[in-house]
Amino acid sequence: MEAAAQFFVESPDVVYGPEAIEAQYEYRTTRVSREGGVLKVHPTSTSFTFRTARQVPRLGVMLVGWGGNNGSTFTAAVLANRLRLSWPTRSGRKEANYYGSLTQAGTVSLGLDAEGQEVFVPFSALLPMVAPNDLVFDGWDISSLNLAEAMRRAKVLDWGLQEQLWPHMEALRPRPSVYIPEFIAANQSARADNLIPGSRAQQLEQIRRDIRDFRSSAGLDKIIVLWTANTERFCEVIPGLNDTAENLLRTIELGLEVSPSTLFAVASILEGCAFLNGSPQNTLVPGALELAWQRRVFVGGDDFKSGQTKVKSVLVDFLIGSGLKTMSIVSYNHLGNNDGENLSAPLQFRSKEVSKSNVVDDMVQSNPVLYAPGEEPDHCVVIKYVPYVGDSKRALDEYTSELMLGGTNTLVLHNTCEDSLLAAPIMLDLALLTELCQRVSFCTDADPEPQTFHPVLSLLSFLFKAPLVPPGSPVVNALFRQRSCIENILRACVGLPPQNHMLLEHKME
Ligand code: NAI
Ligand code: DG6
Repeated sequence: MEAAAQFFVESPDVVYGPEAIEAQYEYRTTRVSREGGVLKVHPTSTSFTFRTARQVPRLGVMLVGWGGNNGSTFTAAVLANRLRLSWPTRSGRKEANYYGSLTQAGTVSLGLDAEGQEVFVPFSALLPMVAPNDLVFDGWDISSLNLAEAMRRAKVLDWGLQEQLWPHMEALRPRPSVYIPEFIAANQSARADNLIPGSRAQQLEQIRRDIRDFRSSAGLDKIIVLWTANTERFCEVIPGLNDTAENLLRTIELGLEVSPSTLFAVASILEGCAFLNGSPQNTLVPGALELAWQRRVFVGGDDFKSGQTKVKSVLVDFLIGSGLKTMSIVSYNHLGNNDGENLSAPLQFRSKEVSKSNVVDDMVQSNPVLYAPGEEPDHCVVIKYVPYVGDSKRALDEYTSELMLGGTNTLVLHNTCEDSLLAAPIMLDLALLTELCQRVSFCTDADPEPQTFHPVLSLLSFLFKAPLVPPGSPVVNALFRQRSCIENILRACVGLPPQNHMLLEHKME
């Protein structure tokens, strides 16, 4: 593979201007209609012009929960890469890298060369993207520990790496945050020593001031806000309270019930900053979504898809896609980090249980040969807090499927790894892809008015357990469908056809 290879598309349909890449693209798909019990499939074609601004901005990322395991690990990862750190371990010297990041460590095939072999480039070469080492960090935490101390508390990184990072992280200190005890587990109260005082409206204003302050003091062009704080309980969606943008803003003004994460979402949207929710709770209530729509600000969520769920969204796709009838999925986890302690409380566990449980729905519904309407596999999710194992989460899964002629197939998986080392590259991808999407606009022959992607940025589905999608849009959980979506949309922006894996060139005589 040609690492960091640049490429250009030589085509009359693609123009590389000084400001932007413009590509003419034919979107070929189908419409299906039902006529008298017969399905009629109509091929369709729509002419798009995609425009991607080439100038990458100076990008700031503000993490809510900056001092947590994910927040400190993400920050440490970028610093370690920027400083090109290496450190000794018992299995040899390790070097900083971005393994686990789709954009930095994933590749795409550009096509076949003269010898008929595929040519791969890094995913990040598809379009101009912010370089991860250039990200600027800031954020909030209810715990006042600086980022060096937070990294030590997290117990994720090797000691030799921590020692080298310490002087670079010591000066990074989370801004005070909003603590509303009833939303997170009571066992979190001891770390809540860094709080924004005042009414909800005053807290909202302070968050907005923080965003503006970071923007001007760090000389940023753009900021993306990412919630990586503790999982909250679900909030009730109540007409008059949080069902519309107007009601949600009034609720904040009156000091009625609003979760901290929703407060951050509203502040970000009002400041024109994309807001992404890495936890499972329903932060993006209808009122927040409407506000994002009104202000044309991207929002994405919910809950990073890092380990067990990622495997599930591959494995169940494989099983059902191969025609096997999966009847039972049992997922057992134990972990010993602060996330695990927070999730040991019933209401916070419930939020996680919901987001981990809905991830096979699309695969089941895609196969009416195997499943009758309404039929679905048993799906059980258990999470236990075991302090000793720290961030090294254990996930044990059992998948039981029916084979032909009454046979049974039981697959058992044991997955162990540092949870935050899986989450951090996902957080990176979320920031980089969201920023890129902000530079893409498109129009069609039928509607020449340029538009941007829908504010609910469903292109990010690959990175979330419970993807938020625009109203009426199908939710896709199957991992490789989600990956293809990102890849093919980015390919469209440089006028390349969707990746079809047909390799017809090699199937002819
Ligand atoms: P953590 O508990 O180490 O970090 C959370 C941080 O948020 C803590 O430092 C806490 O003090 C802070 N916090 C709590 N409420 C806050 C508020 N209102 N404002 C600002 N800060 C607040 O947890 P970790 O492991 O970093 O995970 C963070 C979130 O990401 C959790 O909700 C977790 O469920 C979710 N997640 C984690 C994944 C992983 O693989 N690590 C994957 C999917 C989701
Ligand atoms: C226990 O499952 C703790 C959770 O926070 C998970 O570690 C996290 O959501 C990752 O989940 P998954 O299913 O993607 O590994």
